[in-house]
Amino acid sequence: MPWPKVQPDVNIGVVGHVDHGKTTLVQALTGIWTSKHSEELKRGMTIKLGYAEASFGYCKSCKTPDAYVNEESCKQCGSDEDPEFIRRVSFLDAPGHEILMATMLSGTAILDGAILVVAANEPFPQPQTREHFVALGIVGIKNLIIVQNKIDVVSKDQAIEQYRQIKDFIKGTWAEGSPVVPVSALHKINIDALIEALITHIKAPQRDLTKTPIMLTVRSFDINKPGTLYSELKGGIIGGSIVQGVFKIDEEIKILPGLRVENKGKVSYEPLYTKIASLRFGDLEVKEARPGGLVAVGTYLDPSITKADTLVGNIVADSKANVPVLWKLDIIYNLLERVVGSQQLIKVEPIRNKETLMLTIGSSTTLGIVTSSKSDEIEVELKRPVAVWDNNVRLAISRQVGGRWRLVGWGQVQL
Ligand SMILES: Nc1nc2c(ncn2[C@@H]2O[C@H](COP(=O)(O)OP(=O)(O)OP(=O)(O)O)[C@@H](O)[C@H]2O)c(=O)[nH]1
Ligand SMILES: [Mg+2]
Repeated sequence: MPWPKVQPDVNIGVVGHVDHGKTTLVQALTGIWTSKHSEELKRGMTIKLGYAEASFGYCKSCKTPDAYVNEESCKQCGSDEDPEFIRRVSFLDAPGHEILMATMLSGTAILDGAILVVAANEPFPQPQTREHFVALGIVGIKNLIIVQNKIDVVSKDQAIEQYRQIKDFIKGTWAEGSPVVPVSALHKINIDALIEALITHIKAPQRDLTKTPIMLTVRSFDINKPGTLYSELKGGIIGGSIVQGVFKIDEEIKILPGLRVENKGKVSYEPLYTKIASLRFGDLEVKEARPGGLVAVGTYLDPSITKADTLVGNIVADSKANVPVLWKLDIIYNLLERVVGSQQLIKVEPIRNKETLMLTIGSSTTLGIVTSSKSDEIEVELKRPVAVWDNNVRLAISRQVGGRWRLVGWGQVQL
């Protein structure tokens, strides 16, 4: 029986140090190469958040882990009986380069689980291995799988030695007990064991579908070809992940903080109001969208408003939802002991009055100036406002250390 066409039930982040093989691993799992932009192809690195979906199934005629497959027929045993569908999963492929930490952080809010990719042929842990691991802990990810990649280029002893180092690293942390799966993403070795871990270890969380719907925007586009007639123009598209509730076709929505408006030197943001024209997960059109996967929301907005990711960081809510948009945040915060993203582990100094911080809340990244600071609470005036849809959401705090934005702490907004 052909596998059903459904929306994914979980979002899994693929994170880790630059060049450790995240995009190659997503390709091994889904068949899709997520780096699509010309700059990414030219430089051979991920710059934007990549996205791909895959369906996984189980072949009854095979033993585990061979039985776990990502295709509708089993190449392993060639049995006439096709594998049974288990679930559809979405992967968010993060950039690993240290200067793209803000992009990685902006993706963490929509994750239900993560794969931390570690290259077996480099000393462990590398700076962004540590920084991404800490970032996952900050947003409260519960489900982690560690993938030891590139095992094709190390000896068995080297692989075992690093496996022990990884186990020691996670001991006593939120991730203790997470499976460590050795693979070669490039040669597709042991990918079935990884699929098994994804199915057995990363469960879909309980979703509250009765809450007022909220989506965090991670992409926005104009899908019209240059020269399209005005009468044939399609409205702007917003891509994101629903964090609560259900969105339906024809629903009235608002986008917050919305559009930047400058009037006589004064900057303000105006919410955008529109209706949902269409809902899509990849090429699957749906009438209702729930949490899980990235949904492309078709709107009636002028596509020039949504083009080239302009709306990234906004939230989409039901038009009647009460969501505060704030220029000033009171934050109860904690600092890490050490800056984890640099080669050396530098002590994190206390937050000073008037210093500039980078805050990531949901998929939104904004700079702010500290206007008052105590040992556990700061007040920050933002350069760009943020919509705070839930006061339990954790925000990540970064500061410039040695000319780079580094993750130094986390906090919670006091509403
Ligand atoms: N030998 C070997 N090389 C691999 C493997 N997986 C990935 N590579 C190579 O490692 C390099 C980096 O791979 P990517 O998948 O682009 O790495 P990435 O982690 O996505 O990199 P960024 O997104 O820039 O952080 C490429 O040359 C890959 O071919 C593997 O299993 N074995
Ligand atoms: Mg990549």
